Amino acid sequence: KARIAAHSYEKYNNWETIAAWTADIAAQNPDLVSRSVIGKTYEGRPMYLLKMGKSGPNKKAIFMDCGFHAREWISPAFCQWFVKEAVETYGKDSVMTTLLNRLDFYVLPVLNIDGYVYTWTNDRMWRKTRSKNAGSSCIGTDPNRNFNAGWCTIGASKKPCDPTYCGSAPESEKETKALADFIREHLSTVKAYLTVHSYSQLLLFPYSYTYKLPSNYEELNSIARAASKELASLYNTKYTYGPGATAIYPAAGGSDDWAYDQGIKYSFTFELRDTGRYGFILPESQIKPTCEETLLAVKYIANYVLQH
Ligand code: ING
Ligand code: ZN
Repeated sequence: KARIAAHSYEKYNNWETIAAWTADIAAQNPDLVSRSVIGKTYEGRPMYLLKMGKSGPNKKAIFMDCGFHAREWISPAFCQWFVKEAVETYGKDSVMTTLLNRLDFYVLPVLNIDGYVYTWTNDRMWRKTRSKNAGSSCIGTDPNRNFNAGWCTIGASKKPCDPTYCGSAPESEKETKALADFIREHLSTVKAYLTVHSYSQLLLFPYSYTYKLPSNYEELNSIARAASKELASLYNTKYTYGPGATAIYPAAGGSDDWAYDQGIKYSFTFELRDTGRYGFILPESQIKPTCEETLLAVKYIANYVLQH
């Protein structure tokens, strides 16, 4: 059997390299990182979840996922970067040390693994899952239209051939069901939900399925403003922020709206670089600056959640 390609934080890694990396990073940092499996994908791949933090009593947790949409390669690159920064700066950076001492981070490096593999092997611009649809020869469901949050009422398609197909029912996909089950089982500890997409340089919060504002709109808006300011402090990358419905477009069935309605009051969607010059095909030379700046925003949000 061929050797697995070497992992690099400044390159896009294929799934087998990321999977091997999840095992290695946990084995190399046993007091800070542990790996579990939250389910299997449609094609049978294990969905690895990393839990990061020093063990302690009554810890709040932050959940972050990457790789909902297969072609958004900068997203899994960020989750890997975040884990690396955590293990490398624990005990050195005072903010990261406090965050890991007092919070747990659950990091799902790739949600839509089957789709991600397909972008490496067949179609770089694939977005959806790879599940079969009854009565259609078209493949896949949009995982970010598949949650039970105004499901398929706006900005989503009921046609299996469309890129925003909402699926046959909420949580019809094994991947979205596994994520939703995990969050439901951890609602007493998970205080924030972060989901990482690309591209457009946006920091979105609920709602996307309705123009109604969330109950803590003022608080979410000021967190998003401050997090965007932190992000821009490094390379002057400009982010727009606001409720999804107005800041990008109305779209039902998103994971951030669903998590919010489950009671997770700090729920954000990142849309990373760029604004369209390279779009989904962001050059590898931009992985490091994109991840460095995004890390500042995530640390800001985590620190806010810790203090509130
Ligand atoms: N954008 C998101 C999408 O799923 C979004 C925007 C966020 C929609 C939150 C709904 C809820 O369309 C990308 N680029 O995937
Ligand atoms: Zn996306």
